[in-house]
Amino acid sequence: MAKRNIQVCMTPKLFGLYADKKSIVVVVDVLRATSSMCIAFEKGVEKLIPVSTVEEALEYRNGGRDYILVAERNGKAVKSFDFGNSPQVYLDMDVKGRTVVMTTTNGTKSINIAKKDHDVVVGSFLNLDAIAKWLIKQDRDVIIFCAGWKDKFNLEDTLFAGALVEQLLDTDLYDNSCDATQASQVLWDRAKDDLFGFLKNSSHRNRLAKLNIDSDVHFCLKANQTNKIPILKGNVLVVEDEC
Ligand code: 3SL
Repeated sequence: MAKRNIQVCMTPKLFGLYADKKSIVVVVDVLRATSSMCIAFEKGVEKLIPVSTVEEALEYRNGGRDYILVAERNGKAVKSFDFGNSPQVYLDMDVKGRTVVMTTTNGTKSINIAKKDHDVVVGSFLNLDAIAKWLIKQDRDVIIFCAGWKDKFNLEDTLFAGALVEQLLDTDLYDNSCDATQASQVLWDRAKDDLFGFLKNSSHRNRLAKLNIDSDVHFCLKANQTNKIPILKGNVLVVEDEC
C-alpha cells in the first residue's frame, strides 16, 4: 500500500511550493490564533468566521446578528472590537451557540491562503491527540501549514508540527521524505520535555511577555485540552468531535 505524504510548510510565503490541491491542510498558529479557535469551540462556540482584514471583520458589526468580534494585530487587541486574541477570554464566558468573527495577524490569513485549493482543519497543542487520530482516519496526504510571524519562520508552530508528525509516523502509514517534516521532528524531540523553556528566546514568546501575557503562552502549550477539530466549510469553521 502506498504511504501517505506528510509535508511541513514552515511559513505562508512557502505555501505555494507545497500546495498540491489534494492534501488536507492543518493550519497551526500555536501562539495564539489556532489555540483560541480550539478553545472557543470547546466552550461551545458554534461557528467561527476567520477573515484576513480588520475591515472585513468590521463589516459583520452591521450584519444584524450578534457576532463576537475578535481582532488582533501585533499581539494587541484592535480598538473597538469585543476582544483580542487571548484564548483565556472564552474560559469564563457563556459562548454556547455563538458565532465568532476573527481576524489575526498570521493565523486567519493562513487559513484564507490554504482554503483556496485545499480542505482545511485547525490544529494546536490543545487538540493535538484528537487531530492526529482524526487525520489517521482520513486516508489523505497532509500538509501542516505553520502560520509563522509575518511570513517568517517561528519555533512554536514548528514544534507543534513535529509533535503531530511524531504521532502520524508512529502509525507507519505515512512517508517521511520531506526535509521540513524531518526538521520539525528533530526540534520537537529537543523541546518536548520543556516547551516553555525551549521557547525562552523565541520572538513571539518575548513579544507576548512584553505585553504581559505570558499566561497565554503557558495556556497554549498545554496538550490535549479538547477533542474538537475545527473544520472549514466554505468560509466558516465548524466543529467535529474526535472520539
Ligand atoms: O498572528 C496571529 O494570528 C496571532 O496568533 C498572533 S498573537 O499571538 O495573537 O499575538
